[in-house]
Amino acid sequence: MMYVALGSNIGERERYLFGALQEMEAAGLHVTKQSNVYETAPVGYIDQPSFYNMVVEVETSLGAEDALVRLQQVERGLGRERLFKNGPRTIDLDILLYNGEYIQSKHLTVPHPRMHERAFVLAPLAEIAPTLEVNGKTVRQLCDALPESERRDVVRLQSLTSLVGSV
Ligand code: PH2
Ligand code: MG
Ligand code: MG
Repeated sequence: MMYVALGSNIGERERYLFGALQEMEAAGLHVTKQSNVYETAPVGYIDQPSFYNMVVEVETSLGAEDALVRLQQVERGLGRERLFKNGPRTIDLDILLYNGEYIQSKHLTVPHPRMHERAFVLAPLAEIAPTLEVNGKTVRQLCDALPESERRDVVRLQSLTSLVGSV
């Protein structure tokens, strides 16, 4: 199984998340589980609008590198431009985990090197894969280990579940 994190902080954020899920399906990336949507404070470069984030489980016959190429095509199709690192974006699609593999290539590092410290990734991932192990710890443990100050910055949006859930 592959796990993909979605993030958007420009324009109609829920429509970008929803559109990305549809385009992923069309690209051979079959979404088998999805978290709720969370509104999250920007991490890193903080002078930008808040994000909508979610995580999905994906089943695919594509290898990790090919899946990455497809995800980048979906990003571009939804108007993604790379202005600067960690800057605002219509949609960001990051591979978090791929079949429990460790991958280190020019384009891709799996597990995602910053997922352990990011509440906006761990909170939604813990919904759909709490017992999944990453480097010997479960996602639930990693999430519970986050400081309260960071978990406070991640708020589940009840109202969007049905919209995104209708894929
Ligand atoms: N993505 C980043 C940097 N900072 N902050 C939040 N809240 N959500 C994100 O998706 C995000 C971020 C780099 O991709
Ligand atoms: Mg990212
Ligand atoms: Mg990215």
